[in-house]
Amino acid sequence: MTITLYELAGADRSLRFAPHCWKTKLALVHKQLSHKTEPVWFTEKEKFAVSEQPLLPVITDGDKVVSDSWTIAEYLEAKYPDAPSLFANDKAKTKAESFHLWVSTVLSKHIPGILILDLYNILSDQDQQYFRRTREEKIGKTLEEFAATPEQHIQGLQAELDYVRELLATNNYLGGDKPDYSDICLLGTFLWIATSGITEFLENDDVVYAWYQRMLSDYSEVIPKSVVASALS
Ligand SMILES: N[C@@H](CCC(=O)N[C@@H](CS)C(=O)NCC(=O)O)C(=O)O
Repeated sequence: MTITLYELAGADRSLRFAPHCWKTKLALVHKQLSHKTEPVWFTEKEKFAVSEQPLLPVITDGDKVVSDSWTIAEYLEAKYPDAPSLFANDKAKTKAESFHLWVSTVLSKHIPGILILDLYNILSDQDQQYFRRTREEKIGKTLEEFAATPEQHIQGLQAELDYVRELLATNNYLGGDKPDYSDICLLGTFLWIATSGITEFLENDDVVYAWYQRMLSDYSEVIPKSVVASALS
């Protein structure tokens, strides 16, 4: 049975940018599960109404419908135990869950200020209206005002990444000698930045950059060629 992944897309439907959707796609690739993807605009929630909630990613696997990237990772691991594992053991799973939370809250809070206008510019006309309205309501400023100081947010991101630098000091991957779901969470978040068109957010001599290059190469089958070209050159 082929799994279908519903994921957010830009005006060009081949452009996929959403971090949580990337996590699910990378998890499917990691587990070598055959799947197809269904591009969805922000304003096309009827396409995944079957999930009875408004956010992506959503997967369908036969009759089963699962939403929320962490819940999907747990589902895939339980349903396909013989496929390559996202969590080597219970300890790695606990670590990945707390890392997933750290990435989604602490690290990710710096990212909208870096990319919000670039992201806005790749959306369809109807999504641009939705995105501007919902995000301006949330941040209490215009997108342009919010995007006025990207350097400050890049500095915030860089400072936060010290935690990852520590974790990578003795291992090639957060998962140890091979990637696991912790690595997938961080790569999904970096792909949010890179697919929004921002290529230079890491220094070349950074241990995190070396890790990013390894991950792009490991998951190259789903990474957009433009991202690979700018990061691996
Ligand atoms: N906790 C959820 C968060 C999902 C989420 O925030 N998805 C965003 C895209 S990355 C979304 O669907 N946004 C739709 C909207 O804002 O209308 C997860 O990890 O999957």
